[in-house]
Amino acid sequence: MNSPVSYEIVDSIGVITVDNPPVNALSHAVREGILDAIHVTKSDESRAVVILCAGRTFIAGADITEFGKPPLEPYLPDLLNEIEASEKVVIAALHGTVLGGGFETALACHYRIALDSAKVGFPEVKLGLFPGAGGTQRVPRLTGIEAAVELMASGNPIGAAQAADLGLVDKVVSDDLRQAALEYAADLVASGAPIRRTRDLDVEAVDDGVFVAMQAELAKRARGQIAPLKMLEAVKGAVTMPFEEGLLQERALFWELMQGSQSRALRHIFFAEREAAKIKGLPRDATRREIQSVGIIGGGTMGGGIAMSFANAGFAVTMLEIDDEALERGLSIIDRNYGGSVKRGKLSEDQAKTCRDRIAGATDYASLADCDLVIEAVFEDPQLKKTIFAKLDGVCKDGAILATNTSYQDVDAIAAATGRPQDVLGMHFFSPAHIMKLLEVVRGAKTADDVLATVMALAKKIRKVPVMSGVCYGFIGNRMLGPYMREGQLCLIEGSTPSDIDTAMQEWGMAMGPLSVGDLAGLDIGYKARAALPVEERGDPKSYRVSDALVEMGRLGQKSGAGFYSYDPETRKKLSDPAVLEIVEREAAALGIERRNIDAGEIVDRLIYALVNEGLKIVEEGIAQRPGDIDVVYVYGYGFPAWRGGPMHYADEVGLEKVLSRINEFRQRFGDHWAPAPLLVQLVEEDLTLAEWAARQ
Ligand code: 3H9
Repeated sequence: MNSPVSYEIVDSIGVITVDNPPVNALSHAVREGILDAIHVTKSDESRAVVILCAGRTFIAGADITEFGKPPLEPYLPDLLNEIEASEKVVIAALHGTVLGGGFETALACHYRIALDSAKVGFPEVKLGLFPGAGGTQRVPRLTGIEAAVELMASGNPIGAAQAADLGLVDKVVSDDLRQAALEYAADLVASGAPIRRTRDLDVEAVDDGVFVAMQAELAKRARGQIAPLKMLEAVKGAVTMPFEEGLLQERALFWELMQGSQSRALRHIFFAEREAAKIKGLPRDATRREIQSVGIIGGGTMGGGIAMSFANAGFAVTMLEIDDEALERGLSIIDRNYGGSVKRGKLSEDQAKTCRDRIAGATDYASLADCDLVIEAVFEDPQLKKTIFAKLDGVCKDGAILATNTSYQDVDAIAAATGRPQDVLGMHFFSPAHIMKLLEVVRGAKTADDVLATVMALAKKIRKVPVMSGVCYGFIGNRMLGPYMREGQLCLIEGSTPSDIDTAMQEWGMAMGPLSVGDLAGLDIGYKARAALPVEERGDPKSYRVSDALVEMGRLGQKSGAGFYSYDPETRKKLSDPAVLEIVEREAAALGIERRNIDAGEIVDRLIYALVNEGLKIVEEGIAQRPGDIDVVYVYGYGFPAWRGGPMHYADEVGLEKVLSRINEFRQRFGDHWAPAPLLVQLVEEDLTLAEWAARQ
């Protein structure tokens, strides 16, 4: 088999080239190839060695597909020690995304030259890991402890210039990296530059108190994740132990994490996110339509956020409102948001201005005639949406894609209001749309393949994570949210306080508790939706009586200063409110419920298993293409802890048999809305995990 690593000598410089598309990950063959080449350099006539990569990037890390499998020699830390030990100067030439084990490889080389566009960093924490091939020992020797910890704890890459400032890169060039690296190598040889081994550098002495403070800070930021804390332990080893011992400790801690459930969950999410972007039956290179200009109908919070997402990615945007006044209001919110981005240092003044200038306002549908894509983002009134789509059908050019941002409505019915249902689909953004990563792409019965392929690819351009959903009430995310919120409300009326419920869920890892989410979204939304339904379709009154009573008192949530909680008018701080408990007790008594103590374990199981059970139905019905898609929706759109892998992965971790037995117990205690999803029963009977089942589909 051909090795992904080649070696040649160019003008007395040995050049090791890694060519392992797509991202030059350090697979077993790559590690073996580099090691072989390093061995060759020991005795050939090369005077220095350059390690570089073909394709779009330098090594972007260890090969994650090999994680969880028995490791094969040469192990990466040993290979890197071998590179560092070379008696000839070794130079890493960096471009693209130099990440994780890739950057550790570079740090084991004696010198580093980088293209100015290169980005370097350690994303391992995002996989529930930390740099496990010497990174925790070498980085502090180059940058000092605090900068090293920040780089490894954030997981975010930095640019070449900043890396040079920190001492991680020696030379930055603007083009022809290969040539520049060869010249740099020749210069180093000519000047008799020393072999500079990172391991030999001294580590700055740091007071123990600094580590104590960093640990407290990381524990707060990590919210349940253990990897950042283990990383800190490993970095401390760089201060307290000789290099080799520090390496051994790093390796032991790294393996502990690799075998743990958090890393398994985060690795699952990494691959699930990439798989979710793929549509079964559509080739990767499916035909796509050209999108350059985007129309947005509605300048409210959603419309404005969507407009910003496109403008930030370089698209020309026309935002349509009903009249000048509404348009002004919408544009001024956008101005304010850009102002906020500048204040928070997310954008420079110039960048914010460039993006803002891409958004034009309009009040006339004719202004959308030339748009390649139009997204409707008005409030949830099905009739209004149909009227808008009929108008769009009249004005938009042939081939324009027409999308609705509806959270619940029937996309097929909206498409039927046009004479071109093949061009219509749902693009369900999450609020605030310029920040939240998730995009549910709703495929209508008649949506054309090229429309779908275009929007899935477009999502990546506007830095969203797309997941395809079929048409059903609430699509994937909000449909599952229904039973989850129902259980939250039931726990409330049966005995818990709002803060019992929210605290239990937050301590379990959810970004927010369900009742706080209700207050944030506005309790009147559900109230109005229920009011539009016949009484027999509104569900169990126990699951909405308290919320409706609050709305009837004018407690609509955060926007009215009170809902399940009160909010301090100045600080907006959430406060428990005894008045709410009185209402809960009153409604419970009216419904004949004797309130009882509900422990946190029951709260968590009821809410999470409600998600799991509905998710299984969604998978079975084909609304989601695969269980992993649901996990991506929940992690990116609903604050589900990524380190638990999403509701479907979590169910597999717990064990489906255990999940089924708890659901059956709830069915006996609380009623048939807990009937288990048929797929759950089937998988338990067949003794399959969801992941095994999904792999067979
Ligand atoms: C590590 O290094 C541990 C060490 O410290 C210690 C070891 C002892 N492995 O994201 P894309 C695949 S941990 C295997 O769409 P982009 C990916 O699945 C690692 N496969 O491209 C996808 O496959 P497919 C630390 C990988 O241009 C394809 O490549 N490194 C890996 O948007 C394209 O990916 C990281 O965590 C990998 N490491 O973004 C970096 N990386 O086409 C993880 C990617 O079949 N990777 N693939 O779906 C990334 O962040 C992005 O992929 C990157 C490119 C920024 C590189």
